[in-house]
Amino acid sequence: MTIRLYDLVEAKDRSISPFVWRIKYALAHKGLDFETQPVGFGDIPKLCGGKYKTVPIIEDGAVSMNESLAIADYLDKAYPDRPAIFATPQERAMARFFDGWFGLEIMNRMFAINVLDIHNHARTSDQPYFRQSREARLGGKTLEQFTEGREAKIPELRNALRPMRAALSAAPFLGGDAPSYADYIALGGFIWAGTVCTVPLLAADDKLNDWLARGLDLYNGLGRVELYPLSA
Ligand SMILES: N[C@@H](CCC(=O)N[C@@H](CS)C(=O)NCC(=O)O)C(=O)O
Repeated sequence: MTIRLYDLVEAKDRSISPFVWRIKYALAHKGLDFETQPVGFGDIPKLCGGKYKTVPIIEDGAVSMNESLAIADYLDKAYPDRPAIFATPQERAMARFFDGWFGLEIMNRMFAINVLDIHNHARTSDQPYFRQSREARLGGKTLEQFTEGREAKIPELRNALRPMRAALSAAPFLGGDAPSYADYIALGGFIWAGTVCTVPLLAADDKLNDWLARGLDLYNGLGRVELYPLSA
């Protein structure tokens, strides 16, 4: 049976959730067939009887669930004969550590640069909700005020990526010779940024570009979607 994945999309139906992207990669890693169902922000509370506030959400037969880590765990448990997303509890723990680091240090910085771009790319019907909900988190600033002079934040983002560069100078993937859930977390973040962000985030000679190219090529080019240039 094909798994259904609810996918948050922008006005041109491109997938814009970094959390949905990591689950797309996790499903591909396990070699599981899945179909995506595009939804806007306003649709999420109406799905699955209103049980969930965020995507990713999957439906697999009678099972439905959200929360990306819970979904990854479920996939390993439900499909033990397929390649493991987390081969050991220790690998899962390190993936959680990476998730925390990447969210705090990298995605928060990307958000500070691209939040107005996300708004501008969202479906028109989603824009008022997106603006109101995000501005509520910005201490009284509008999206425009928050992102004013955003180019000045790019060097700090590049600097924060040093631990990834260090790891990737020794191996092709964060998982070593093969991609791991940490790679999928990071790829999801960069694809999210590239889908909306109108300023390139990486320098042209950044070694991360090589990893990014390898990552986007995985699973028959799963991540080879229309993106703004991520480097310049
Ligand atoms: N902890 C959640 C986070 C998921 C999340 O934040 N999803 C966002 C999209 S990237 C969402 O659905 N937001 C709905 C909203 O803002 O109303 C997970 O890992 O799945």
